[in-house]
Amino acid sequence: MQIVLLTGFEPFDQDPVNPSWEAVRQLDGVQLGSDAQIVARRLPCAFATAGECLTRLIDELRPAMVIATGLGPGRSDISVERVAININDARIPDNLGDQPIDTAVVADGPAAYFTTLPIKAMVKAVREAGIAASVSQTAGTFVCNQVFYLLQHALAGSGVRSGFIHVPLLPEQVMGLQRPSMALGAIVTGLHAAVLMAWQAPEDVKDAGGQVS
Ligand code: PCA
Repeated sequence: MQIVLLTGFEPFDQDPVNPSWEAVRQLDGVQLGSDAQIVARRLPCAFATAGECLTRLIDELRPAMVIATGLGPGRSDISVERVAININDARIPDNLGDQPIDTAVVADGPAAYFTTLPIKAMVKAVREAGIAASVSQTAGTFVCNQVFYLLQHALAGSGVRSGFIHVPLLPEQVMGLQRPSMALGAIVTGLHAAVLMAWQAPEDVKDAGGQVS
């Protein structure tokens, strides 16, 4: 049985919950066809420890695919990330109080890594499950982007596909605010469809997923 590692983050920025972890924990142990199983784990929201925690999990579990997820406050759908960039620029301190500004994720690393997941096929699968989804062209410059970059860096050339998905806030986190949200059940359904397609699709489909700025 092969392992598909799915990670979510602990809460940050005064929010009591992080929907990324609340969703992926519900998928822990779920079978993907007959040959693979999801293993869900939680990452700390800290520049100093998140990447290390993820690489330790990869060493320990030897997954055949890795998909990290995080909360994107302001996202209105399941956002499948295309690219991780080699920059940390934190608008707020992380959970250890660190706030790096314009530092490299990996000194002398490439400017960016593309995901190795079939992102268009994943977006299509999530939409077919009745959940809103899109390709996202930036994972931001906070801990999620850092983890995404370190993940792609660690697995570059290994043949193990990997990438990142941002999810929206939960309805209870936006009460009284004019902000988008998605019910936890919908996030779980959407992530499940995305992960299943990522695992099963031999290659990506050629759908438009771009954006005019
Ligand atoms: N979202 C943050 C970090 C942790 C999380 O869930 C981000 O988008 O960087």
